[in-house]
Amino acid sequence: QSSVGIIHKNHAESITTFIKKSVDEELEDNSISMQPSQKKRLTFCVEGNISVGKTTFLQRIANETIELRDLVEVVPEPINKWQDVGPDHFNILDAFYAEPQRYAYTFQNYVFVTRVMQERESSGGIKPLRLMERSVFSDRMVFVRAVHEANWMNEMEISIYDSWFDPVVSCLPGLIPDGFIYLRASPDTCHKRMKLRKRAEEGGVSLEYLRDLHEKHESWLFPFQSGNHGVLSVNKLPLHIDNSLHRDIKDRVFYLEGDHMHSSIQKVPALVLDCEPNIDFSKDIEAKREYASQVAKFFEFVKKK
Ligand code: UDP
Ligand code: D5M
Repeated sequence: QSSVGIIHKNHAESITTFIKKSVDEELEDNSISMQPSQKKRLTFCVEGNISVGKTTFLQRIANETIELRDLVEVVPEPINKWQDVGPDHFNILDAFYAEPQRYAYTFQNYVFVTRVMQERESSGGIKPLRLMERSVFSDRMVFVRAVHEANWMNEMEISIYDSWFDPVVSCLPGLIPDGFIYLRASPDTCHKRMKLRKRAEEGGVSLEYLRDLHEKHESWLFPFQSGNHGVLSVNKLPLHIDNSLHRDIKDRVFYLEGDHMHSSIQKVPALVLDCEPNIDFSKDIEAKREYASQVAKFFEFVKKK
C-alpha cells in the first residue's frame, strides 16, 4: 500500500523503466557539468486555495522586494497550457468545470503532465531558490480527493491515477520540493477574491467547492486543530497564526511526512503564511517586505538543514 493509493506494479513498471532511463541520463549529464563547489538550488512549492493570492504573492513579493529579487525564480502554474491545448486551442480547464464528471480524470492527467513539463522547463535556472506555484502533491492531496469524493472520478479512474502517481513521482526527483509554503485564508475570503478576479472558466465555481478544497488543504498542510495525527513533528502550534510572523522561524516550521506526503519522501518542511488580511501589495511596502523576509528566513532555515 502506497501513501496515497495502491500501486499496481505491472502497469507501473513500463512507465517507470522509461522515465528512470531519462532521469539517469539527466543525472549523468549533470554530474559531468556540476562543479564540486556548486550547491543544489532549493525549490519551494507555494500552495493554497483558488484565489487565495498565490499569483499576486509570487509576482509582488518575489519579484519586487530586495529580500527576494536576486534569490528567487518564480515558476507559475501552467494554467495557460490548460487553456490552450493543441492546434485546435481546446480549453481543458473550461471543459472540466463545464462537465466535471466527463473531464475530471482527463484534466488531472493533463495537469500532472504539464507540471512535469513546467518543472523540466524551469530546471536550468541559476537563482538559489525556485518558487513553484502548486505541485503534483496538491493535485493528489486536494483536487483528486475532492473530485473523487464528488464522484467526478469513478473507482476505475482513481485506481488508474494511483497506479501511476507514486511510481512516476519516485522517478522524477525534481518534482519533490525542499519545502512548502501554505498561503492560508478562509473560503469566504477566497470566494470574494475569485469573484473579483472573474476568470471566465470559474463562473460556476461555488463557495461550497472552495470550502471542500479548503478543508483538504487544512488536513494536509494545517493539521493543528485536530491534533498531529501522529504524522507531524510540531514544536509549537501556531495558535495565533496572525501574530506568528514575529516568532522565530524555527518555531514556525513543521514537517510533512507519512500519509501527508509520498512513500519515497522522508520529511518536507512547511511554513504557513496568513493571507486573510486584504493587503494591497502595490501600496503596502512594509507588509510586502515582512512576507518577503519570511520566505527568505525559511530559505535560510531549510538550506542549513
Ligand atoms: N487579492 C486581493 N487581496 C489579496 C490577495 C489577492 O484582493 O491579499 C485579489 C487579486 O488581486 C486577484 C484575486 O484576489 O484579483 C485572486 O488573486 P490571485 O490571482 O493572486 O490568486 P491565486 O488564484 O493565484 O491564488
Ligand atoms: O488555480 C487555477 C485554476 O485551476 C483554478 O480554477 C483551480 C484549477 N486547478 C488547479 N489545479 C487543479 C487540479 N489538480 N484539479 C482541478 N482543478 C485544478 P489558481 O488557484 O487560480 O492558481
